[in-house]
Amino acid sequence: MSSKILIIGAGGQIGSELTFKLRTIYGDQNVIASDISYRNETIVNSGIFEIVDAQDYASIKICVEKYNIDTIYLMAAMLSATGEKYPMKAWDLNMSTLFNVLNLARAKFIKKVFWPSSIAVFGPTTPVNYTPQYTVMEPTTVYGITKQVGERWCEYYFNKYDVDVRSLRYPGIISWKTLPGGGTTDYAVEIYHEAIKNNQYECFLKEDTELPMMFMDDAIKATVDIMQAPHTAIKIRSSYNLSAISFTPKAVANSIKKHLPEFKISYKPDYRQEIANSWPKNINDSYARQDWKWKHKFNLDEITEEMLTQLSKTYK
Ligand code: AKB
Repeated sequence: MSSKILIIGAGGQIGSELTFKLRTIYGDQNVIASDISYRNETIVNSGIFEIVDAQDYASIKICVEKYNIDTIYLMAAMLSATGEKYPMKAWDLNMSTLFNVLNLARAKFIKKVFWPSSIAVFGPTTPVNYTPQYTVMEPTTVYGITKQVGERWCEYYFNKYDVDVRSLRYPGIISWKTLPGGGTTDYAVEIYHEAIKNNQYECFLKEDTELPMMFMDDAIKATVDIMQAPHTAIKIRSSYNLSAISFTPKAVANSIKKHLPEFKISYKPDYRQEIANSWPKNINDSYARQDWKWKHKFNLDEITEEMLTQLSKTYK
């Protein structure tokens, strides 16, 4: 199972943890981290690191040729909340990076691509409960539009050009190593940081806003599993629904209170509430469970325990 991997957007929330995990599986020399800047010092200093501008085809190609890369994980994107502030930038960034990587695969410079999609592909007309794999998809955010269109292009490149591209519709991802940036589900990470630092949190979503979520370890496991699955097991080449748990801000606060009884939460919904309202509450991921045996591990209380334990060391 030898592989020479390039991670684009390795400085980000998921990219950074994916880099560490893939290095333990494939070896430090075989996993090249890259980003547009030196923003994440831990990643920059953790092993081979290159500056790559994923909006520039040549910049990726130079790196691919330098290290004989066969697999790219494209983790760079502008997320839902920031995307609403900079619609054209979000469109340009999210689409140009995807086309550059798909075209490198089409031209046979690389063999395999991972590209994350999101629950943001769904919209207000989608059934909110147990959202099926195949359903109405009318996203109302620019981010969601780029992910939905991106899915169509992934499937197209698979069908027309035999590009081995694999994708997951990530829910909100909760982790303690690297902060997320610009997402609607970011509250579910911020809340733990603020609980440890200040014992209180002002949430930008209403207390009863239920959204699909997942602990980072589960998200990384899903990503590794889908990429390691046999070619024939991957029957969906747009993107797989992926699910673990769903909860509301109030439920996270109650889970935190089991460890920090004095913890206080208040609610001041902003423009992100409308984005959250357009997304499903929970997801039916039976195709992932069936096709490549996906199974999540962490529930809310386990996530809370891990987040509070790790962050109390960070802020000591
Ligand atoms: C966001 O909130 O924009 C992301 C996502 C659900 O894709 N975390």
